[in-house]
Amino acid sequence: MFVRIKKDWELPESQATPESLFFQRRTLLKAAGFTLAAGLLPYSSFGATAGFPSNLNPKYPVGELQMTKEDLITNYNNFYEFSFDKKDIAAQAKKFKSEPWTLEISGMVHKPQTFDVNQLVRQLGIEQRVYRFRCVEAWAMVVPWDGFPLQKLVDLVQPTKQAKYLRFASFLDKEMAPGQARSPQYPWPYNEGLTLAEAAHELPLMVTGVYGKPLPSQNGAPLRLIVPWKYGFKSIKSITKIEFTDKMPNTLWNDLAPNEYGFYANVNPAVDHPRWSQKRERIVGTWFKKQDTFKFNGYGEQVADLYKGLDLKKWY
Ligand SMILES: Nc1nc2c(c(=O)[nH]1)N[C@H]1C(S)=C(S)[C@@H](COP(=O)(O)O)O[C@H]1N2
Ligand SMILES: [Mo]
Repeated sequence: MFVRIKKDWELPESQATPESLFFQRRTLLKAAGFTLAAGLLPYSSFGATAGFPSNLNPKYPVGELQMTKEDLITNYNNFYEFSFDKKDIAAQAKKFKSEPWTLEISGMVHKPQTFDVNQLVRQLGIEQRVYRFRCVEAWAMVVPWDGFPLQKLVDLVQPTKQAKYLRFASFLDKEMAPGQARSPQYPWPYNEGLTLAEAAHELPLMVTGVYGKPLPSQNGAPLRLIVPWKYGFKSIKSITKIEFTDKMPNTLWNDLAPNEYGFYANVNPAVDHPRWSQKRERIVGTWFKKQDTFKFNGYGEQVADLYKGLDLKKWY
């Protein structure tokens, strides 16, 4: 039998957050009249019992968002390295080994280095943020992620003046990932990119967990990116390498279908995918209930400035 070794930064099982607690705390927060506050305040300051999310960043709260159930977040996935079938990925990813794991940072940085991921998490700390998530296939979730801001990592490795982009790469292992063997026409490993300005923004999160528990393999263990204002395919899973570069990186989806999946891929209801509309989105976990899609997935106030001068009507 496989015994999972507990990560030393991991929370005791008894402190992981059941969904019900999230809602309880949400009520508590409301009662405290607490919507926006500077800095990270432990929930315990509001009289909540101990445990996650003790590090919920109050700038990204549950608020009025209807959280997607944990069971759906971890069993309705996109992870082509394992399967094309969303509901089969959790099963296919069972033998995936995400421990030990290193993250290599290279290229145009003053401090290139290879981190042990657990060590990195201990060094940078984890906070929790509730983000809306919008897949290019027109479905949406609301997820409580655990992780550290990518911004912190960027600061740590110190980009040089020439650096303009980050190129992220996932893993390559045909034995552990049956999808990589089954689809040799795909340019594995999965890779993605951001501009340095995007990466240095406060929103992108390097995710290590969901609902206060370590990230399951099917969601991109042990470390994945979440960029909440972009289509989900930008949020690359199981990252092994980040290279800082002065050239716009190629991306797996852009290589495969350049007229369908651009580099920027900001959520935009005004620009249809060539094969379907992006105006509305299906709420995962409801019986085909739909809602309007927001520009930048609702994060326009924070990020629109990054795109001054870019024609967002085009499929970027
Ligand atoms: N390495 C890798 N990362 C990936 C993908 C993938 O196939 N491989 N799929 C992307 C897509 S299309 C989406 S919608 C999200 C899904 O994340 P989730 O399964 O945690 O909801 O992961 C993204 N990151
Ligand atoms: Mo997606």
